Amino acid sequence: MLQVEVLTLFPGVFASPLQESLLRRAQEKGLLCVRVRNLRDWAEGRHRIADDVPYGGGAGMVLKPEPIFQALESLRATGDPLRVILLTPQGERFTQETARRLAAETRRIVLLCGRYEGIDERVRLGAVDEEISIGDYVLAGGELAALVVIEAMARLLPGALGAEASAREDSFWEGLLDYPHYTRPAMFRGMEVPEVLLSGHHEQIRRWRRKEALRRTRARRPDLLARAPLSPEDRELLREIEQET
Ligand code: 6GU
Repeated sequence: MLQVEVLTLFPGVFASPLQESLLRRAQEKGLLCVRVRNLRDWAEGRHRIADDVPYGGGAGMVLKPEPIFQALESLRATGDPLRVILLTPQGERFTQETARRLAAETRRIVLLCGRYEGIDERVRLGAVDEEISIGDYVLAGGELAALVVIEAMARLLPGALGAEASAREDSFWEGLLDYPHYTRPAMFRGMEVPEVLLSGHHEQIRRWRRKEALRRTRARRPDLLARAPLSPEDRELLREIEQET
């Protein structure tokens, strides 16, 4: 069972995403356990304030170190060892490879959600094992990024996806964009479903899907195509695609 501990000042953000669809099912099946904890619970004083003004002045607030260290100490007092991950735009880019590595963790994964203008640097130095960013844009806090990381890990847990969906995770499709999908009706607003998909010829369907995945990856993500493991058949399909264009 993959165990995730979320530390945040906004636990409400996690309520519905964790109770819907794949994340709900993964938890119900006992594949995943997510606990969301409010950092304020470890803040001192009558007002339980977890942030403060920055030394040196300037706008915005900085997350205080004490509530974070206290929270981690109380988590460490029981249960499995921790792997502490800070969600921040300054982190290493999150990829499918990161998702695979984390989904295989035996330690509890702590997702520490940064907020406001930042987090006291001593948290980084003394408490964080790893920093993750989900892309080159700025969010108001790490909460939505934490949910992205949780969902990407959860769908990789054995048994989390149906057989059909997990088949598209296998190494055959690694590094390629998906092929086009169609469902009924066969004709919609003048647009037809490709003939081959109605044919029942499984080998031709497999080849068509592979070719369209290659075509789409070549058009949209040549960077991915350059790194994808390609078979001799893939190279032949790519030659066909080049001749068509
Ligand atoms: Cl992890 N946090 C914030 N605040 N912004 C981000 C991010 C994380 N990843 C991309 N942008």
